[in-house]
Amino acid sequence: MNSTANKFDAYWMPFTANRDFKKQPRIITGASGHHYTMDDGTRLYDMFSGLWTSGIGHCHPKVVAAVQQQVATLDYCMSFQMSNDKAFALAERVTDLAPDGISHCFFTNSGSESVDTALKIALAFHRARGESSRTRLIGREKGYHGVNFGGMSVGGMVPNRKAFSANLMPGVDHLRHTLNIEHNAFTRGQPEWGTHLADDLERLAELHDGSNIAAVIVEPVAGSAGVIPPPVGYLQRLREICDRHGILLIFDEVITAFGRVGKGFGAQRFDVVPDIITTAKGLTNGVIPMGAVLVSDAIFDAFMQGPEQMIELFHGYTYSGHPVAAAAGLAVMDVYNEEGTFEQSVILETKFADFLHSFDDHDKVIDVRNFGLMGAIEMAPREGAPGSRGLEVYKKCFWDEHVVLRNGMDTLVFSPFLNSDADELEQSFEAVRRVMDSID
Ligand code: PXG
Ligand code: PLP
Repeated sequence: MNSTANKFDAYWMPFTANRDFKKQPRIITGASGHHYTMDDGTRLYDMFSGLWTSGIGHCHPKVVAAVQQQVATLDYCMSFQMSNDKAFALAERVTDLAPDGISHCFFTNSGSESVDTALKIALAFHRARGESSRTRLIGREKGYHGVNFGGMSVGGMVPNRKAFSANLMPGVDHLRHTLNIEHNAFTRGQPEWGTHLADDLERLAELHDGSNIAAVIVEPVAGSAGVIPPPVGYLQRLREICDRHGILLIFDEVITAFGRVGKGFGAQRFDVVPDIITTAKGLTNGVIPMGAVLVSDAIFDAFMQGPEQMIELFHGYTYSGHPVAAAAGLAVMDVYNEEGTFEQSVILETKFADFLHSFDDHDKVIDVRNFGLMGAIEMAPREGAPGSRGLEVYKKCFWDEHVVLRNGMDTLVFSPFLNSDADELEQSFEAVRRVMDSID
């Protein structure tokens, strides 16, 4: 029974200060293109394209039509021992976009599920090949790999781990993160300093013996932690160390896939081919929840052994390959092609970097970071009140300027639409500057 007095009480919101939010709720009731709308008709410009999700804008007519049609044709069908036409079609389209040699795709419903699936595939792969000593997993400080137990364990966001410290997965180590304001402040794109931090993997391989390590997982560009681009050569070096020790390299591309860094995948942008890629978000433009794990042929083939009537991987979700989600994904892939979305993203990159770095000399700013269409402006924290400045900017942008961004503590984070209009984006950054100037 709902005995609560306030109509906002029942919903326990994720990653939100519930009590603070419910004093002045920010409730969106509609969206179109690059704007959200609220019930009173207020339009807000979305500088975060959903939650890094909606690169082609909201309510794209082609995607809306595909979902409407699919839900009236095949709303759901069992995902185990049978499947649907759209899931197979989307798996082909997504693997077509992937680097050569990565041509198999396992569907999930979110980035968190993709990460836990990838970790399980890595462990089961080694076991299938008779290397069952390879059980250790390596993540990185400040990494975000979702909130399920596997992803949380390899993740490196301290507040996300703190309450669950004793129950994190055993056998996990972390590389150091590569954020270093002293050396790299205000770098455009990839910093020169920090490549050597990849050698942490070599040290862990020496410590544990490389033959005990199953996989290392990193975001090619760390997103949630406030946009941390990899130092020049860092990802290449991780690849080399993995190859030397037989360790699988997993790129968590939940944010960096589908044009966010100008290519189908960050792997292609950085010219480093991992063994496994995790995705979600841009797979369906956020319209229907869906994720995917892409694996190399070598991994897939290792499972396709033994009696043919046996299930090869005891893993899957009720909604794996959901037909409506897959139909959304197919329409999104069409839009990416027809509208040249990834090319639009590349064209916008320089202007976006210019807008961001116009804050380099702002008196409250201590660092600006960018890569592709991912950007962060880090403000100095207020004495004794870390995070308060970032939250104030976020709220003022929302209520006073009708601009939506995201703050992680005092870092303002931007994830513009891949097809943003440069003038709209410029005006929105001017609004952010007005707010930053107006507060203490
Ligand atoms: N891996 C990465 C690299 C992500 O960015 C996930 C896994 C988890 O995906 P799901 O779909 O389970 O949320 C993500 C998600 C932020 C923010 O503030 C970023 C994410 C989620 C929530 C907030 O930048 N990324
Ligand atoms: N819990 C119970 C009791 C279930 O029956 C199932 C699936 O059948 C799950 C959890 C897992 O749900 P999902 O497949 O949607 O991840």
